Amino acid sequence: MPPKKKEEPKPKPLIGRLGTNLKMGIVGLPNAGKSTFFNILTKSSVPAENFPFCTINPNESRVSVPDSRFDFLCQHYEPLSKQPAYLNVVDIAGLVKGASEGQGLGNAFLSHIKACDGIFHMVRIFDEPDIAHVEGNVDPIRDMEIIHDELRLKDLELTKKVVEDLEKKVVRGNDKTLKIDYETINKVLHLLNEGKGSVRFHDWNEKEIEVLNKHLFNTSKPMVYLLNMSEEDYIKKKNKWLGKVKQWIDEHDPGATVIPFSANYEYRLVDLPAEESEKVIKESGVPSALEKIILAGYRALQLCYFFTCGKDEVKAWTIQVGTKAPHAAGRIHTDFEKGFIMAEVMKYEDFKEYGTENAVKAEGKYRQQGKNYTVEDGDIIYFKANTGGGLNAAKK
Ligand SMILES: Nc1nc2c(ncn2[C@@H]2O[C@H](COP(=O)(O)OP(=O)(O)OP(=O)(O)O)[C@@H](O)[C@H]2O)c(=O)[nH]1
Ligand SMILES: [Mg+2]
Repeated sequence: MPPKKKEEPKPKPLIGRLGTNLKMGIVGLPNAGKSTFFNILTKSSVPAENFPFCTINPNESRVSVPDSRFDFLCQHYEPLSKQPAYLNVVDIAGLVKGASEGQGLGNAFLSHIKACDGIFHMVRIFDEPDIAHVEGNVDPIRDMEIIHDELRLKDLELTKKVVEDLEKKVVRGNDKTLKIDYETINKVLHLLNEGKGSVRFHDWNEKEIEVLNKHLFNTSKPMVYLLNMSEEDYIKKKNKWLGKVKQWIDEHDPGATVIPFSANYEYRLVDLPAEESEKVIKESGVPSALEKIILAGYRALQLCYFFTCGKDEVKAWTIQVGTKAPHAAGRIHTDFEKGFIMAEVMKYEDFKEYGTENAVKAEGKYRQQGKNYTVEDGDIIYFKANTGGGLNAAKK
């Protein structure tokens, strides 16, 4: 079958911090299961070699991104070193109503969210009389509204300050260079004042996104909703809140990823040796949701990766979706970006189908790409660069 010629869509600029060292923060009301979930991640080391976990500080960790393509490449090359992609995750203390005005940990807590690029929103839908609920009873709709409101109110406070400052400079000081800033932030103010507005719901143009990225609003961060059920409900795939919660999210955060899971069930699995957890999964008939959650977090941050493969190392290099080849080469070494000559690219699917690099070449599917090539998730790349001392090739 001839390969389909893909039309390259013009990538939309990303809202948020640029870079590849992005983080997901776990946010939710107290006793929603945030730390339980975080501890599951820190403990998950199965299978050990491919899913290492490393603690950066007590409430921040990185967990490897599960990928059967990576596992296949490692089996094929048998490299000395295996480096999967990682997702950084931060455990954040529970948020309570009024946090934006200083309740609970208040502002300190909100500054922790500010330092994250995406949010795992932990929603408690398990009913457990022994586990207190700050609001008195389990009501996930109310809880999600509290979280959305607090994030929005904090953004509103910031926006008002920025508008005031810009007003001085643009209106009174007649500074034309900040006109676009002034207009954009006024739009943000209008959106947030609407009550249900979030920065990420608006369709911003490139210039506006540049302005937004100077401020990193809480409500511009993508959210992945984790619905924490009791183990019993999760296994039965039944919970009285599920339908209502999904409907609320569809209305208030359309397109967001929603993953029902059970922190208790995952906790039990992660504590068991591999064969025993497999046995539990077989008996209950319900798989772990952990891989799905990690992948959803990684995707929400608009990250992807390309592979470099060789006998020394198989490595997944994290890049932002839409990254051009020279910049991707710069992930390996800045000199590779400066002296970029070309990227030799194999698609993972071709490599899997034909078995060796030479076979892929013989099929005419080993492609030389120039500086305008947008790297795609799963590309196997061999960069060629002129690094001053002559032609140099990256990673083989
Ligand atoms: N029954 C049940 N209990 C859970 C579940 N997840 C967490 N818990 C319990 O709820 C309590 C609070 O869980 P944590 O994970 O510490 O909650 P948290 O969201 O980190 O709370 P804060 O840090 O106070 O904001 C613990 O006693 C957990 O064992 C669950 O899925 N089912
Ligand atoms: Mg906690």
